[in-house]
Amino acid sequence: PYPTDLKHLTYTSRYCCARASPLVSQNQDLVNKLDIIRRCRHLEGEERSMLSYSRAIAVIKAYPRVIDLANLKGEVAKLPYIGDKLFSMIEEYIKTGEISKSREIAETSRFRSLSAFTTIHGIGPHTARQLYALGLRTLEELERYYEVLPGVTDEETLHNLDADRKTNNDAAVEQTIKIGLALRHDLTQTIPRDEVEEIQRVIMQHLDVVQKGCRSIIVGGYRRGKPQSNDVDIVFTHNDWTLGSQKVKGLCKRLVHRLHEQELVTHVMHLSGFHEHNALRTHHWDSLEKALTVFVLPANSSGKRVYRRVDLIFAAPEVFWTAVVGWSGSTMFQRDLRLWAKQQKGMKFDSSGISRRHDSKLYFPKSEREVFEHLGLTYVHPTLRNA
Ligand code: TTP
Ligand code: MN
Ligand code: MN
Ligand code: MN
Repeated sequence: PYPTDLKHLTYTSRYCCARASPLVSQNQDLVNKLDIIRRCRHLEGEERSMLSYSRAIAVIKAYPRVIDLANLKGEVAKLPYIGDKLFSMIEEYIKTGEISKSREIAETSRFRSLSAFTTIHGIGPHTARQLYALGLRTLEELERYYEVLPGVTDEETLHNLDADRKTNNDAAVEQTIKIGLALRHDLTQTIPRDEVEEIQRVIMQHLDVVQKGCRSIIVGGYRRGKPQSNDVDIVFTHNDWTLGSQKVKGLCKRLVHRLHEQELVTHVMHLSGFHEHNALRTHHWDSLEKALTVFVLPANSSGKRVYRRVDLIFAAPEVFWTAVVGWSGSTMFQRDLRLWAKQQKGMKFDSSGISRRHDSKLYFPKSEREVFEHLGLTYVHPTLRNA
């Protein structure tokens, strides 16, 4: 069910946020092969190279035709971020159906191990490389290293919700990794759309007890149309435009407490105001509070409960739609929204607000379309933000 106003979007733009990027590209197999190289650069900490691949891949995702030798040498070669190196790899792909560099990477033990390690929440590329350097190769070896018993969720691993934990604290990160390892057989299973919706419904029932008059939108990959999600991301606000800001304050923590009491939230990996990353913290509405949790629905008829990662984000009404746009992603779409705002409009965009750079004037969009209007962009439907 894609919208029809595609003609206003241009696949030749340098910015992801001005292109239509469907979930499945016309050149999806090529995209998948290039993505192996991109992930390798990321795992090796080569962020600049990774970003180059991310940009080139995003351009290919939005190209509306199957790439062949004729259009490769024609308009594809002229697309932004498609340089000589990318051109050669695409040419090799068209001629052989393969990209040798990509196949070589996929076959290495290092790529396989680092990929597996980073599926665990809390293990980033840096930690993954350190573990690999210690001689560890498999997730089973990681379990032994971290002394985690598979499938056991020890009470001790539950975080104390009241503890004012510091982010990036070593002990907290190790705790997160242990939870991720113990629950990995559940957490690596993807979540179908109807379960995502059920999780939202259950959470809203409890939120209504804690604070009446709230609303929420499921964001992340679900909103971009993914049939299966890796986690659930929900943005909440209060319906009252003038008083909602006060009503949302502290609500994240109160809701998480209730969900924990109800044994729906079993672990909290991160709980915070958004201020630590927020340059606009002097304003009252900067309270983008969030909780990264492990959540489990009540047992169904077969008695099976699968642990899921659920991210809860709270925004004051004035920044609800900027939060929805920011958290709907994709990561590259969001990145280019920020870049577009800065380079083309003299504005600052992030999930917690839109402002004008020269006088810090704040914008409070009343709809998602208004977010795009304030930034001088054509509206892009969420299902076309898969850059
Ligand atoms: P994620 O939940 O990490 O990703 P996703 O929902 O797009 O896909 P899935 O969960 O199915 O794997 O992040 C949610 C959104 O938050 C993401 O779409 C964009 C935004 N985001 C960023 O902009 N930068 C980031 O580094 C992360 C982690 C998220
Ligand atoms: Mn943080
Ligand atoms: Mn997600
Ligand atoms: Mn998420």
